[in-house]
Amino acid sequence: MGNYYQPEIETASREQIHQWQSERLINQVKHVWENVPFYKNKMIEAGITPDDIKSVDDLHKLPFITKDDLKDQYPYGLLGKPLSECVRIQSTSGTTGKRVVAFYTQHDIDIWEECCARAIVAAGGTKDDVCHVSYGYGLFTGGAGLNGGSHKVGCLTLPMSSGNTERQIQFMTDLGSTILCCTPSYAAYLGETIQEKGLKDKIKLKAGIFGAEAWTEEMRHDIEEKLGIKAYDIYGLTEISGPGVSFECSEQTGMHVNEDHFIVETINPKTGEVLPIGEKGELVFTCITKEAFPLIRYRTRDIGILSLEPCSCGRTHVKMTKPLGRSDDMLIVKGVNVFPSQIETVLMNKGYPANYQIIVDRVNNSDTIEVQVEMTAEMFSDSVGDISAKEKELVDALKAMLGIYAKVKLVSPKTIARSEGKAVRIIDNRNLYKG
Ligand code: DLL
Repeated sequence: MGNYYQPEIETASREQIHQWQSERLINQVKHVWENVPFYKNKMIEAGITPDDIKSVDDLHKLPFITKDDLKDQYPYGLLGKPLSECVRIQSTSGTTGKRVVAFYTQHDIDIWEECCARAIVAAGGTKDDVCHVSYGYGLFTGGAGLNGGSHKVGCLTLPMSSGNTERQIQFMTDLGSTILCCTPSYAAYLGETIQEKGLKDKIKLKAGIFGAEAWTEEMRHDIEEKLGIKAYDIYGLTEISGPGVSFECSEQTGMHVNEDHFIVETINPKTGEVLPIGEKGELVFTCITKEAFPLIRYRTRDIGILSLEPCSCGRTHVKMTKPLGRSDDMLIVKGVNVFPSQIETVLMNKGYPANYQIIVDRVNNSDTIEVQVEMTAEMFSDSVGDISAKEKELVDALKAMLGIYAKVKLVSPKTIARSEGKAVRIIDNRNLYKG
């Protein structure tokens, strides 16, 4: 049996969970019908009214919502509460072009933090722990979410934010951090640095809560070994609240979805058909307790498998696998969401042909991204100096669009391999979704 933050909820019977979901879904649908004209119109288009939703079994009647809807409704179109009742916004780790802005009431924040508290307690956290939060603070949900969860548990919270590895390690050793929260790639980097400096004996870490990007079982073993800890996965997305939509327990075989707040479905990404539990599909979430940004049937584009197999930790909430891929082409590079279309936009705006390749790799546990672009015939005759200047110009434009550094290499015309079918735009050498 495991440790729980809210035992009566986390181990509730399936019947009880069904009942909560039904009551809350009915209320949520009324809430959006009355307060969000966008939803009312979508429901009218789908030929339904709130009266058609009598239990969670009617969920499939409701229309999906997509990231495009969020973009079209930016910034206030999906607000479920007056701005005067909202106390916070957070945003995706994405970029200018595709940013999503999510709103929270104080009630929304309390629930989100409780979900993160459940994850911390499942990882063995108690009020005697020192919780070292190295997710970014600011618009990104990682820092704020785990910070709030840590407070709720009563841990001594170190709001480190990301970066400055020397200082991270110093605080970790001086203050005796016991739980580390950060991206898995940063955890691996910290592990390596600690090992190099021969400081493994000086750190007191026992557990880590790592998410926001894909990581393999190999990476888990590497981090566990280097830091001498148990490494737990945590999943979430800004649109649905942030980290803590689901979290791993002591069994470390998938993440329990906080089903009293989020209903999860898997669908066939091509047809939208709802799949039975156990079949691989796109994860779709419905927020049943959120007030300010109440997304219903939100298509995440993350691919996963659900399971209701009994779990040795005693939790009854459905488990999802780690995301096994995406149904769109979004990449997560250095924790930042990157869409190839944004890169293409920059190249087109600067007059380059659409022959390019994006090569993503992980070197020393840090992501790298290189964009290879074919020059036009005229550019090809330019001097070496001119070519470097052009590369630099593209680096700057990509930085402005993506928010991260991408290396640029201009190559001779017709050197990027053409394929018969779809162009191969992305080469991701990280093999992140293999296990
Ligand atoms: O990454 C929230 C988060 C912060 C989760 C800290 C966990 C820890 P976004 O920036 O909106 O929010 O990015 C959401 O990141 O759709 C997934 O594709 C990916 N993702 C999140 N957690 C995981 C994970 C945060 N554990 C997008 N494994 C999601 C794999 C993950 N991918």
